[in-house]
Amino acid sequence: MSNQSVSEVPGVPCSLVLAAALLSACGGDGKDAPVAQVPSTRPLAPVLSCSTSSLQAGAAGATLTAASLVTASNGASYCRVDGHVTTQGPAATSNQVRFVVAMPQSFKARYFFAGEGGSAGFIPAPDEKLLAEGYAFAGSDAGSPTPGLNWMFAADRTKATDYDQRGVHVSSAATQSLVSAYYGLKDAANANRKMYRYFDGCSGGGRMGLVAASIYPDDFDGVVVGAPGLNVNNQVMFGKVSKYLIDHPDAWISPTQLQALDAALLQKFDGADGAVDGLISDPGKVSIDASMWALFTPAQQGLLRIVVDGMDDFGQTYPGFTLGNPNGWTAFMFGTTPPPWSMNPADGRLPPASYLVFDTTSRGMFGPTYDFATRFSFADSLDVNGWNAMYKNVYPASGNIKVANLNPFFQRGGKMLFWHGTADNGISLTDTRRFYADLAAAQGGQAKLSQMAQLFEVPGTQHCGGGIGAQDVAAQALPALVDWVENGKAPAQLIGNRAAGAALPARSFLLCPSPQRAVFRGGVANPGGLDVNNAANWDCKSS
Ligand SMILES: [Ca+2]
Repeated sequence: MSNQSVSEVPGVPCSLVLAAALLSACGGDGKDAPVAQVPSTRPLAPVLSCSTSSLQAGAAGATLTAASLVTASNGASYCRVDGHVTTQGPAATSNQVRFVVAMPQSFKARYFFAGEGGSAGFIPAPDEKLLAEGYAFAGSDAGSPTPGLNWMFAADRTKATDYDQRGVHVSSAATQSLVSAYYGLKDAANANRKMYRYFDGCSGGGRMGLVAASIYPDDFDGVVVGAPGLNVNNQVMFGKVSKYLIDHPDAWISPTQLQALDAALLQKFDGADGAVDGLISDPGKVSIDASMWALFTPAQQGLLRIVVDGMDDFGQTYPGFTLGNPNGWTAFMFGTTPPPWSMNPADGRLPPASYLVFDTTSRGMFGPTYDFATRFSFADSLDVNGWNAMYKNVYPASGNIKVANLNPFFQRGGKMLFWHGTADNGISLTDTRRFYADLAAAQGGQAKLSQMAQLFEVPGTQHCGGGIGAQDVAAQALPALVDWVENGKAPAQLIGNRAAGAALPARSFLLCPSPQRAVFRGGVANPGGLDVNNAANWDCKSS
């Protein structure tokens, strides 16, 4: 995964780095990625020198601050350009959206923009594998000053607007223009060349991709949308979980208890998906039975009910999280220590992601002294509905992602490839299923939608990665998306991979476009002793 620069950012506690890494862009290193079968195209060489003075004219509206040739680990050089776009309003403030673009010496007319999860806010490291494949690589901080999980910057509504919708747009426009100039794409000799533009992001990066396609349908030709943060009430759900823990510290569930639940679910339901393979790939067939509930106190059961059943408070709804691999709930939901939590890394009582998301988003919207732990009640409709409404006001694009908004993107031929882990512990798979079903209805049914957008569910994978499922989905999705955009060939399947770990063998996974799912040829009994860890022994079938 190329969730590179998060760990380079100073001042972010280690546990936040972990969460931020999970939330960050999933461009992927894709060492095993198949090369897309596309017609050969003549690679383009630069027509300008790699310097700010040479390139500035090609970056209208942007300020270039550095440009130099960099030697990649494979010995090839690329031109790295750093710069920013200055934005203004709606507050009486200006802001800078900082960007990077890296351009190889041999360019295959493909542009890649790396979306960012969490609160964005960092300059992504150029993906040298993509550069070697002839892509230009671009990314930006989206106008956010704080990487990780910190949205307090939204007190400045100019910054909030950049993070919500404008930052990706202005930085992709500037970098696309730069790439075009660097290779002379507007020269007469290249009159027939088209630069294909791709976006890839997961979590908050998936949100960025959906917003870009909704608001600026001409900015990209293909978008990889991983586990997207498309629903305001995802944050409200985080708030509900962390508020319950603050109000009921005795309800805290330890990592050890979650492991016990995980083991009990696997023991009972591993075969329910048709393969005894150590993971639950069809969480819809799984539920917590009486013996599993008995592992928890009544207060803990109350907490689990929120996570599993979801919320439905005064009309604000969010579906529960799937029972794919609840080990992951420690990182996002409950944390590694019960409340009271503290932001001081030295005392080891850091809060979970759920708290950080809701707390910093609340302070960014309502003011830095707004402490939801004491001021917000989930029994008060004004609090619950007011928070949702305020989010939609401060982040109007992100807070109002609707399937109908994607019509112009699809009408101009844009393609969208969704993926989401069945064990996602940060964003509910069920909510993405709901959005995809709504999209199918809006586009005239699943058969028609499949020519524009597909959803791949990824067994055992947690939020944008982690867990026991495939870890290279974004990298595998990109060449499939390229083939779809440039050759009109919709992906029939993907192969994802998991490297060998301490307790698990390496595994390849067959990933199927929903509503198909991967079915193991050996079945539960597996009389022929087929290897469940080899994707070649699985088939995509309609369920
Ligand atoms: Ca299984």
